[in-house]
Order: sequence, then C-alpha cells, then structure tokens
Amino acid sequence: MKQGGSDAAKRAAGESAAEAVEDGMVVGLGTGSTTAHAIRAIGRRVDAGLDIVGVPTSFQSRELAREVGIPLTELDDASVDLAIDGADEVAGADLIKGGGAAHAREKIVDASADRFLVVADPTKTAETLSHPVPVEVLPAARTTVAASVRQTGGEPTLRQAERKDGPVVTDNGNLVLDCDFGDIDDPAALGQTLASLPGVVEHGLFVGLADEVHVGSEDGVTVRE
Ligand code: ABF
Repeated sequence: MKQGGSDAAKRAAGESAAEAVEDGMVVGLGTGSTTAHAIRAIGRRVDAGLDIVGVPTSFQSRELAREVGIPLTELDDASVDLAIDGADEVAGADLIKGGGAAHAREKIVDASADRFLVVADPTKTAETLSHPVPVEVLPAARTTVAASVRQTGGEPTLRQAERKDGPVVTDNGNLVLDCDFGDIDDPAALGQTLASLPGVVEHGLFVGLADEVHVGSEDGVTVRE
C-alpha cells in the first residue's frame, strides 16, 4: 500500500469529505487511515446534533464509528446515500483498493451509494493504475487463481500478516493475492477477467466508481469530479 502521505494531508481530505454529509443520510463508512479522519469528523458532527446512520465496511470502521458515537445499521436495512472511502491508487474515476483487505465489503457499500467520495493524499494519485491488485480468494482457490493470474501476465503474492506468522485472513475468512500487472491500460477488462475466475470473491479494481476525489495536502484540498 502506498503510505507516503502525511497525516495532515489525510486529515484535510477526510474532513473535506465529511462536510458533504447531511442530516438524514445513510453514510457508507470506509476503511483506512484517511477515512478514519472522515469518521472522526462525522462523529464530532453527530455530537453536535447531526442525525445520520452509518454503514461500516469493515471491523475496523465499525469499531471506530462506535467509539465516536455514530449510530450504525447494516446494508440489508438501508440504502446508502453517500459513501466515503480511501484508496491505494486513484486514476480519474478508477481506483485500486484493498490494502486493508476490506475491499469486498467496501465495493458492496461504495458501489451501492448514490454518491461515492474518495479521500486520498497526493501520493495515491496516478495517470495510469499500476499498484498490485488485491484479489480476495476462497482459501481452496488460492493456487488455481494464482496460476490463472500468471497466465494473464500478472505476478501474484499471497499477502502475509505483518508479524509474518501466517497469511492475512479477511473479515470474510478468505485470503488475499496481491497481483502485480504493471501498468493497467484497460482496468475494466482486467476487472472482468479477474471476476470471472472461479474462487475469486472480489478484486480491488473499482472501475469508474468514484464520483468525487478529495485530495488533501498540507495546504488544503482539491476536489476532482
Ligand atoms: C481502504 O484503506 C482500502 O481499500 C485502501 O486500501 C486503504 C487506504 O488506506 P489509507 O487511507 O490508510 O491509505 O480504504
């Protein structure tokens, strides 16, 4: 995951997106350190009387939302007006996500939202996507999916836990292959190929999904539509 951005830049992006939240909304709460700033800012607004409910995208975002007092619901019970989420790389409206291994739930929530705001620092922006694509796989499909990824020109790596005591296991009980394809000239086609592989639960290409990208910096925020 690209992590070069400063906390001030992440905070600027997160707080900018949090301003788009309005009374009565159902808000998708993404994952990661940039979105965490948005969740905290929304929590402060809830303290001040904002009436919203959140739909978390991960265990991590659920815990933070609870901590800052945002009432929560499930996607089964609500339709999302606005989602705010981070990214590992952004090129136009296309994203690569999944550095936090939460991209399956993130995609369900972000894609269902009427409006999806991406929050990022300048280290995440690119002309062409080239970050390795996280692919969540059923444990039994790890080897077959890795072979298919190699056949399509990618280099898969099974994501290991930070303590190197085993693989990362997602909130859904699956594994993650980080698949390096170099420059991705046609993200939509690659996304379709990955989605068609038996045993793939979800991949981290979010093609054309971003409605707005809030890019924070030490000096302020640029909003790209
Ligand atoms: C989640 O967190 C992921 O989809 C993305 O990989 C990551 C971004 O985290 P951060 O804001 O900490 O860079 O949104």
